[in-house]
This record gives sequence, structure tokens and C-alpha cells, in this order.
Amino acid sequence: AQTMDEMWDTRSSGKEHPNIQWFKDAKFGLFIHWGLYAKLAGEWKGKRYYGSGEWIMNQARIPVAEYKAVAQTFNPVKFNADEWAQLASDAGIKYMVITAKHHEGFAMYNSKVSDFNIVAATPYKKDPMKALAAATTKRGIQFGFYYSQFQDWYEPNGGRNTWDFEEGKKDYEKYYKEKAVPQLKELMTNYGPLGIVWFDTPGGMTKEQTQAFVDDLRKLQPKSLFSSRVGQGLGDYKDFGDSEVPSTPIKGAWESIYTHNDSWGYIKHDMNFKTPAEIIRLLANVASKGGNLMLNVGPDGEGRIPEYSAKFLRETGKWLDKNGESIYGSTYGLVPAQPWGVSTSKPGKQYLHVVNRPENGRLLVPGFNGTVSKVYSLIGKEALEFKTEGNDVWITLPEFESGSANTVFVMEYSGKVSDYDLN
Ligand code: H79
Repeated sequence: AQTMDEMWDTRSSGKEHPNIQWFKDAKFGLFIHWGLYAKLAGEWKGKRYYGSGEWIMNQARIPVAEYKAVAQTFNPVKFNADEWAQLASDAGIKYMVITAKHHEGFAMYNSKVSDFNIVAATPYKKDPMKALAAATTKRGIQFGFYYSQFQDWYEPNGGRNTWDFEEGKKDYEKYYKEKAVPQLKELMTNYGPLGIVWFDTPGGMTKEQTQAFVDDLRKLQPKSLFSSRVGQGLGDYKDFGDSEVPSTPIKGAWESIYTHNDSWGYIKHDMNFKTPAEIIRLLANVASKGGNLMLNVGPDGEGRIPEYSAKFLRETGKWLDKNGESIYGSTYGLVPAQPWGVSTSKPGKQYLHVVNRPENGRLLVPGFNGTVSKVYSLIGKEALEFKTEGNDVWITLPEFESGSANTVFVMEYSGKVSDYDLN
């Protein structure tokens, strides 16, 4: 059977993007879903919607004419690019991807291609993306745009609006030519270097058309990475399904995307935010398989990042300040997931992320083929006793409170542990 790593290995396929390394090392990205749906906040005509706030136009079957009027009420005067970028920096975030246009079809930037944009159609009249690109770049955060290339519920020829427009009568080629491609070109021309162009839900193009689409856009910014949801296997790194972590280590560059609560776009009645400990565990779990976590927040219609998102992200950043060595620049652990937690790797080192401390304080690292030379706590570098029984390593842990954020121990070793080993 085909193993997971054969399914995605940007190295063995020989098509690894020359600018992929920053992405592999980054490990932690911030995804931001922000559009007109943020103003609706999960409610339309007195009825509450759940799931994904950015889907409300579709869920409530809002006609284009009525949805268009929402723009006239969208005035996010509380938006502050420096605050958002500083929050990302405080959280230990290395890249940010924000929705330039989601399926609703509304451009959150100054677009000459369509009037359905934040500058032309709202009382706000400014371009938040210009400021955000500058604020992130200033802080060394890679900046990128999400762009829904196929779905566009505002356009008669865009994908998937079946309540206003007849699916059978759509001319997708015309939509790509007149809106998606020219808007992507604006985004790739007017906002400086983009770390990532994040495509989503491909459709309406053959493999050859997708290849031509990619080739055309690449010329504008050869260093930008394209997400795999550009379709037809043509991306530079793999995105798994929404809120999915693969069960085994995966070679090559990849990313898991999760949202902080249960919605990508802002929903005022969704308060199910992951705690800092949960975010850290998720981040370590994704890193232990070799990937990046891009965690989403949904700012509201005023332009504010929800209070819990800001607070919990900052706390995550405090943990990363002290434990970042075990995450940034690491790759998948050589110790498979254990009852106590997961591991990440750097050459000659295994970082053991302990979530559940064994009651007797004896930690088992089973079936480890390397020769262990020392074990110590990452914070404080306190040396720990250990012994080896065959291929099992037993480590005597200090006392610490379990169930809070991961406590990390470092196991230094020599020798080649498995085919995945970096040594
Ligand atoms: O941008 C986010 C989603 O809006 C987008 N991808 C992430 C990053 C996405 N597009 N399509 N899908 C996800 C899959 C569609 C899921 C749905 Fe539903 C299930 C659409 C209708 C039922 C979720 C739940 C959205 C509305 C209810």
C-alpha cells in the first residue's frame, strides 16, 4: 500500500519550490477570515446560523442585491494593522494569510476590477490590506492572501451561487478571465512580496487550464508559495482538509489549518475558543508529524480581533518564547505519539512534549534505536536521569503540573533511528 509520505513528498517528486525553506521552518501561521460576513456575525433577519460565518450568504440564500447592501453598513473603524501584526508577533506567528476575497465575492482591498470592494462600496473607503502588508513585513512576518479562485457567489459566472444564477448557464472561463485572474494580479502586484497565495476550493478548470493559470501568476512573483488548493496537484505545499492532522509523519512541506473557535468568519454566538494549552498541544501535534499549524481568527465587523483570540494567542506566544526551540525549525518526531505526548526533531535531538506526566514520574520512550547521551528539561536545562533497557529508554521526570501547556524535555542522541531520521 502507498504510505502517507509517498503521497506527499515535495523532495522526492523533484519539484520543491526554491523558496520553501522559510515555510518549513515557520511552523506557526495566523489565518484571518475577514469580509462582509463579519458584519452579519452569524445572523440574518433574526435567525442565527452556526458552523462557518463566512458561509452565511449561502446558508441563508441571500440574494446578491440584498447582500450587496451589507457593504453600505460595513465600517470597520476599529481596524488597526499595527495592532494585528503586533499581536501576531507576540503570539510567535511567522506568517499571516488573510482573505482578500472569500466565496462571497467581496474584495477586502482596493480593486479596480470589481466595484464590490471595501474602498468603493463601503463607508470605510480605505484599503486595510495595504496597511497590513506593511505592518507584517515590518515585523518580519511573511504576508499572504487567501483568494477563493472558483467560488464567487456575487458573480453570475462565479462558482456555486445556485440561488440567484443557474449553474448550467455559467461561463467559468469568462469569470476567471474577467475577475479571478485580474484580481489575483492586482494582489500580486500592489502589496509587495507575498509569502503565500492561498487558493481554496478549486473548480471550473481542466488540468491544462490550471497549469496555464499558475504559470501566468507565477511570473508576477516567482518566490510566492501557492497552496495545494490551487488544484490539480500544482501547489508548492500540501494542505490537508480543514481541521485535519495526518496520523503519521509526512515528508515535504505541508500545513494543517484550524480555527480558534468553530467558525472561520466571525460569529458573535460562537465562544468555543481553544485554550492556550489546547493551541500549544495542537501546534506540537502538527509539528510532531512534520507540518505547520495555521490557526485562524475571525475579526468582527468593527475590525477587532475577538478578545479571547487575542488573549489566548498572547499566552501561546509566552510559551513559545521559552519553548520555541522545540517547534521552530523542527521536523517530525522519531518517537511516535505516546500516552504522555508527542515528539519533534532536530538533528541529534528529540524534543519530548509531555502533556500527561506518568504518575510515577517514569517516562517510557519505547523502541528508540539511537544512542542516548543526555536528557534534560528544555527550560532550565536541568539534567535528568535515564536508563536504557534494550531499545527502551526510561527517563525520570521532575515534578510538574500535568494537563497545562506541554512541558518539554530534550533527549540528545547519536546514530540513525529510522528512515525518517535527519542524522
Ligand atoms: O475558508 C474556509 C471555508 O469557508 C472554506 N475553506 C476554509 C479554509 C471551505 N469552502 N468549502 N468548504 C470549506 C467545505 C464546505 C463545507 C460546508 Fe458548510 C458544509 C458547506 C455547507 C456545509 C460549513 C458548514 C459551511 C457551512 C456549513
